[in-house]
Amino acid sequence: HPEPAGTLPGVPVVDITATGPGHTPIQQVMELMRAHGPVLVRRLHGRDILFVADADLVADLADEERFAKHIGPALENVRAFTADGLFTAYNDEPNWAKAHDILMPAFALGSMKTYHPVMLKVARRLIDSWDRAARAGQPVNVPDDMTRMTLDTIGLAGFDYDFGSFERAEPHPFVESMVRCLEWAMTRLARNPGEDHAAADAAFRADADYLAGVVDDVIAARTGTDQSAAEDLLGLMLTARHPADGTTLDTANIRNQVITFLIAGHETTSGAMSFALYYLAKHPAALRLVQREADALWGDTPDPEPTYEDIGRLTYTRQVLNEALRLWPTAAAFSRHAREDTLLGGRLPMHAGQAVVVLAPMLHRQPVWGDNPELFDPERFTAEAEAARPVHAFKPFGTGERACIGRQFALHEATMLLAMLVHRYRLHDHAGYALTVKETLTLKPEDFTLTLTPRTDADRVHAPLPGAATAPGTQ
Ligand code: FDE
Repeated sequence: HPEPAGTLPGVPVVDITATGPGHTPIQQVMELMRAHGPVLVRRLHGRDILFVADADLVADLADEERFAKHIGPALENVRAFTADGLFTAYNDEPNWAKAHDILMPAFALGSMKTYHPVMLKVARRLIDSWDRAARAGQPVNVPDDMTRMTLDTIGLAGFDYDFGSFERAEPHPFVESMVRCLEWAMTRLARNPGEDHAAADAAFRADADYLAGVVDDVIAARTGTDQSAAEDLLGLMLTARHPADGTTLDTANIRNQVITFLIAGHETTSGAMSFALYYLAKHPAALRLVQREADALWGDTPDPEPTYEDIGRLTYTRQVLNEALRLWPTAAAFSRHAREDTLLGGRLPMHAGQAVVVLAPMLHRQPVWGDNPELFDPERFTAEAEAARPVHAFKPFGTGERACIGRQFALHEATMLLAMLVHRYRLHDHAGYALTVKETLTLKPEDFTLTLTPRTDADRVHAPLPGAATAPGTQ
């Protein structure tokens, strides 16, 4: 039961009941913070939520001794279709630790070697599709195609299941149902007392049942075959025994995990790549540097074969992704609660169980980021710049033991694809796109389209990378 937090000393209370949170609740809180500062209470129909973006307070919230992940109202709604899957499990639900321990090895950096060939295969599907668009002079819808790519990637890499998204004119029905479920989870937060939402709730149930049905097919396609022990996520879920008690995950939990991974593994990653392409299309100097990095690796080869090791060398490309995730962290908010009565930041009294929402897009615009935080500048993520900044100033993947398990997976996939795309195409902002951020719990640049032309050898950057002259093997 939420409690008025309005007694917190010095914290403004902003009542949004008159307008409601609308369809862009994250951006609404961003605006409130621009007006009232990085710590505020948002009141809706008498229900209070404490939002923070202050870098010192977020650093304090990262203290796992005193704070833990909180399943707030938004994730409670998501729980209606992912139950005790990793993302929405309560900290003390036994299946969280069990699934976490079983699945962690599958997400260690070294495991990306296993997924690399599949990621490359799906990247080529996207490129085939973009080649066709380029030949026809047709624009591509960037977030739609990124979503096709990430869904096929997590489906194939995690479960050996092919969604075949590039063979469909419309998104796979799984995606449409999933997006509606996420929208239901988000808009349910904005309901006014006394309204009737029976129709929306029934539509949601139908979508959630459809998701579960698809996932049961994914699992059925595997069980009983000699593939059941394959070393992908589903293979681990079906066969791996917990090191401590020797049991495997139960069937209901496996279904919840598969839905969780399909959702978590593609919405956020596709948004991150879409924002990165948006910023590259708007910043020719940064685009030139990403191209230079890709050209240094793959030269004039029209169809390069990126190796696993190549991806670790794409440091500037990775900086671009980080900078896009700074400005628009696609999973924009995460919640923490106090484990016991404590003072947040030494000044705000919190009682045991009390929740706080961290708003990452505003944390990423705090003074630790300098005087011009709205400016897209990948130089913020050089090793030196990162070392000079407080560690908790950048939180696109959450914090602590409940932080994103898919981080390396997402970064490997996204870094490789971005580099391949800028190596192959000139990006044209043909529509003079003005950024509109669409919210479906996650963030995406809405209706962002580009036109493409193939790069030629004359377009390639033949200058060596800084320092390359002295590096072995580059001469
Ligand atoms: C998780 C996550 C997080 C946290 C949340 C909270 O705290 O509430 C975040 C913030 C994130 N995540 C983010 C992100 C971004 C991106 C791009 C991503 N993410 C991606 C991905 C992929 C995959 C596969 C994933 N992802 C997954 C995941 C999971 C399972 C989770 C849960 C964990 C635990 O245990 O809890 C996450 N993710 Fe992420």
